[in-house]
Amino acid sequence: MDKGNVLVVGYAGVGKSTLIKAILGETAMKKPVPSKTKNDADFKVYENKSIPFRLIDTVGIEPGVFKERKAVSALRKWSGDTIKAGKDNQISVIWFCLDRLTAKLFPKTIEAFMDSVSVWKNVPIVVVITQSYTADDVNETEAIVEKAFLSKKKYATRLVDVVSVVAKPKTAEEGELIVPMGITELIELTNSLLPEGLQAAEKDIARYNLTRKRAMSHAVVSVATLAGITVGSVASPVVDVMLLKPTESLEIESIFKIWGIKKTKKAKEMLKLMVDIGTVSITGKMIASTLKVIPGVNIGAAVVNGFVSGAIVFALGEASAFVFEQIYSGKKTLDDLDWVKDVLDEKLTSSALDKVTSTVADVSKNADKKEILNMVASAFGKKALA
Ligand SMILES: Nc1nc2c(ncn2[C@@H]2O[C@H](COP(=O)(O)OP(=O)(O)OP(=O)(O)O)[C@@H](O)[C@H]2O)c(=O)[nH]1
Ligand SMILES: [Mg+2]
Repeated sequence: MDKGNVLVVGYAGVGKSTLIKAILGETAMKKPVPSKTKNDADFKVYENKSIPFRLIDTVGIEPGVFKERKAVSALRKWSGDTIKAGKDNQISVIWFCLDRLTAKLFPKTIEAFMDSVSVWKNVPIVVVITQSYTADDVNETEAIVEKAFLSKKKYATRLVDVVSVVAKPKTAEEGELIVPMGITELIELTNSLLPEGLQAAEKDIARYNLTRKRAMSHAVVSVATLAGITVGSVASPVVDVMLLKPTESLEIESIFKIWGIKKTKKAKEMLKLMVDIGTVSITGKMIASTLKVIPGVNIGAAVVNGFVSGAIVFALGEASAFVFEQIYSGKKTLDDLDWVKDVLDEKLTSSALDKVTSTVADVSKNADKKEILNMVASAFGKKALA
């Protein structure tokens, strides 16, 4: 199938590669598409068969006049070669990525940037503000970007939209969790900017975006599980599930945000029920006491308790993601509280217990938190994403 090509450019270290991974998934990143032009390590093409555009990751522009000039000429040269290589390789959309810090340089570099992509005449430009962690950051950055584009008519006509994204979860200093956002919106927007013959049908984009929401939920589960492991590692002698309550609340709220369900009174009731089930369940103590009787488990209490806590947070997160997906897709409603209770009960008792007890013996004695996270995820047949 023919695909559109999106050129992803911007300053070094703003999060271009992280964004591409969030959009195409981890598997796509392992195997760049062979280049039709001369192989150039600074320009890597990635694709996922379920999405109608490829993403071209470029080496980041480092601030500084000389370095900028070098980046501009590399991009111009690559573009020229690409145009010569034929119709399939044409660029349909340009994403210009910047974050809060590099935006400050933008008014001075917009000219060099526009020059670097000038061979792609009339190709729409989307500015992507990466690492948009706070509303203030976003507003300030958007204002700078818009002002710079409006400074000249030939720039203004090219800018189609400014999109703010968070590509992967971030733990803020206050312990708050900043959830991924803007990813599905950017996919929809980019699809709509492709030449008509290349655009995917709305329902196909919707189906793809469902997989992105799942991946984002899973990333939040990984981060929350790591937090749970940290909390559990200091618990002694057994885990008191009440200790995990703040982590669990944050996890459930964060996953809820990803699915974009409106926070009505009913939704709040459901969230409360879910946190209550997570903490009231006796799973934690049960698991810890079960472990003591497993022969051959020769690891310290901190590791065991970290593992157990991580497993509870993981199971609760995966169950929550499932619940919210069902509601998001209209298969269930916020009224189905009994169903939610059943789903969570099932995941937090017997099945979770079995999975945990069978693998904790494989955890090494001095495992660090990251290792424990990977073991927990693999006990559930998943890969950790943190
Ligand atoms: N938590 C979080 N970290 C991010 C996000 N975006 C970028 N980062 C981090 O910022 C750093 C730089 O991200 P990259 O994706 O490598 O940036 P890049 O633009 O590809 O950098 P170059 O290839 O060097 O130009 C990495 O440590 C990322 O983990 C995000 O949305 N959330
Ligand atoms: Mg990169």
